[in-house]
This record gives sequence, structure tokens and C-alpha cells, in this order.
Amino acid sequence: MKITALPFAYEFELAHTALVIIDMQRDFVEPGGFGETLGNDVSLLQAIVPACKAVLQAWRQAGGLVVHTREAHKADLSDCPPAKRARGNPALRIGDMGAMGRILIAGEPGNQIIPELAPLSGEIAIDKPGKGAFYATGLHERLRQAGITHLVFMGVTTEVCVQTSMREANDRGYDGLLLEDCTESYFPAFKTAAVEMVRAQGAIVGWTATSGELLPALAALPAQP
Ligand code: C5J
Repeated sequence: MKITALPFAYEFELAHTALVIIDMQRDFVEPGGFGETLGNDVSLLQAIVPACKAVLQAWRQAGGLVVHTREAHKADLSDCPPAKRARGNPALRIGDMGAMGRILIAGEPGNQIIPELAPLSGEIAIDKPGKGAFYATGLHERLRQAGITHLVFMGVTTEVCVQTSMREANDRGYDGLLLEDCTESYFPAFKTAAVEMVRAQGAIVGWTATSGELLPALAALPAQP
């Protein structure tokens, strides 16, 4: 399958491609979570939910592999470097009790993926202690076992966990595509810059496209039972 993308067409086979949805968890998208404690306007991120949902539904219908990630730490914070917890001047720090339970702790209400994009059984859902999806998660091994060579990325935030994950994937040999209207930042200028960085220099990190360019290609595939 070949879709229009930048800096040039992106080619992939669904059987060897995973849709990777980065950190669409309540902590970042809803008031009272990690994103808001850092002083951000979380409503900016809510705008991409309909486009993400449309791609997820189409990907599932076509029978593609789906990976969900959550930025999450263990309850005892043993996987949270003190430097990460100490950084900045947030209203609440990682592990503190907030409006949706303990901030950025696995299993807490705020750590759940938003209901619109909730994982189905059979999909991969990983907790990641870092910004990148490949650090300390075993994701690379699971993708290799599944024969995955290409990754289509959505999620938040563009210049932090999405870009870090794309760069980690790139260094591991995956061809990555970022869906521009399915990713967002608390800082619009950072999103613009990150999207341009991905596709610069002949796809130095990967490709970019819109959901409008991907969805017709998925719809043309035979639906899976
Ligand atoms: C951040 C993320 N921004 N998921 N995490 O701290 O991008």
C-alpha cells in the first residue's frame, strides 16, 4: 500500500505495520492530571481525539496490530529517576495524589487511556517509564516477534513522547509515519517544529501524512471478520 506523504510517498504492508498510539491517557488529556499540574492547557490535546478514533476504528477493521502506550510509573516509584520527579515546578509531582488518583502511577484512574481510544483485548498496551516507547518496555522484541517493520504514530505530546518514540524506532530500523492531525502538543509551535524535524533531510526520522491520506487506503482493504 502506498499513500501520499512527506517528504515522499510512504509504502507499507498492513501485515508488517503497527499503529502506535502514544500516551492518550487521562493524565495528559483531562483536567487534574500530569499535563495540567505542569501548567498546560489540556483542551488543546482533546481536539485530536475524533481523528485518532477514526484511524483506530479503520485500523481495527482492516485487522492491523495496535499498540497503546501509557507513561506510567510503579507505585513505589522505583522506576522513576529522582531527576524526573524533581524537575520543574509543578503543582503536584509524580506519585502525589491528584484529582484522578496518584499522578502518572500505573493503574490509577488518571493513568487510564481515554475511553474513546481504550485498548481492546488482543491489542498491545504497555506502561513506559520514559518518554520513549522503547525504553525499558520490551516493545522492540514484541514487534520483531510479530514481524513488524513499519510503525504509524498518533498521540501526545508531539515533541516529547511521540518524537522520542519515533526517534527510538528509527534507530531500531523501523519506517515510521506520523499522522499530523492525530498528534498534538501543549505548544503549537513545538508541534510544527517537531513535524518538520521528522520529515526533514529526506525523512531523517520518518514520514508525515494526514489521516485523510491514510483512511481511504485502509478503507480499500478487505474488512477482517
Ligand atoms: C510528556 C508525553 N509530555 N507523553 N509526556 O511529559 O509527551
